[in-house]
Amino acid sequence: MALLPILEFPDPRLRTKAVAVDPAQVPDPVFQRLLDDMFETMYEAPGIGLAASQVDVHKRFMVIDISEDKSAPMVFINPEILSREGEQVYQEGCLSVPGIFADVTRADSIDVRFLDRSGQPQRLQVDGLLAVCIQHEMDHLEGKLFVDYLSPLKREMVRKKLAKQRKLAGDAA
Ligand code: GNR
Ligand code: NI
Repeated sequence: MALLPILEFPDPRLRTKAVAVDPAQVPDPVFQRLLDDMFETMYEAPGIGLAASQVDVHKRFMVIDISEDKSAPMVFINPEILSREGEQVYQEGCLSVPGIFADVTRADSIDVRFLDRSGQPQRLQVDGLLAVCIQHEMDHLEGKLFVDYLSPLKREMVRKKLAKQRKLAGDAA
C-alpha cells in the first residue's frame, strides 16, 4: 500500500471534471490497489472521505468511512443522486483545503445509486453526515470545492491563508 499526494486548493487540477469508470475495469488489480491506497491515504490524513480527483485521478469514484474506528469502509463508483430531500447545515472541512472550516447547506437526505468495490450495483437512502460526505465527494468529481459556496471575498481569504501556511511550512512541493 502507499500514501498518495493530495492536491490542494487552488491547484487547477482540482477543477477537472471526472469521467465515468468503465465497470469492466473495477475488478482490475490496478484499480483495486488504487482503492486500497486511497483508504490508506484517507485514514492517515485523517479524513472521512476521499474523492479520486483529490489524488489527481479524474474518474468518478470515492472512498468514505465515517466510523470512528475504520470499521465502515465504503466505495462509491459512478455515484448518481436519484433524489434529495430537506436541508442540513454542516461545518465542513476538506483535505484539499487544510485547516479551513465553514458551514455548508446541503440536502438532508439523498437516494444514491452506485457500484460497490466488487462492481455490484447498490442503492442507498442516507442522511446526516454520510449524506453530507457523499455530496461533498460528488462535488469533487465535478471539479467543485466546498469553498465555492463561500463569497468570493472569503474564498480569496482562504487562498491567502493557505499560501501563508505553505510559506511558513517551507513548502517542499
Ligand atoms: O475529512 C473530511 N471531513 C469532512 C467534514 C465535513 C464535511 C465533509 C468532510 S469530507 C473531508 C475529507 C475530504 O476532503 N473529502 O473530499
Ligand atoms: Ni474534500
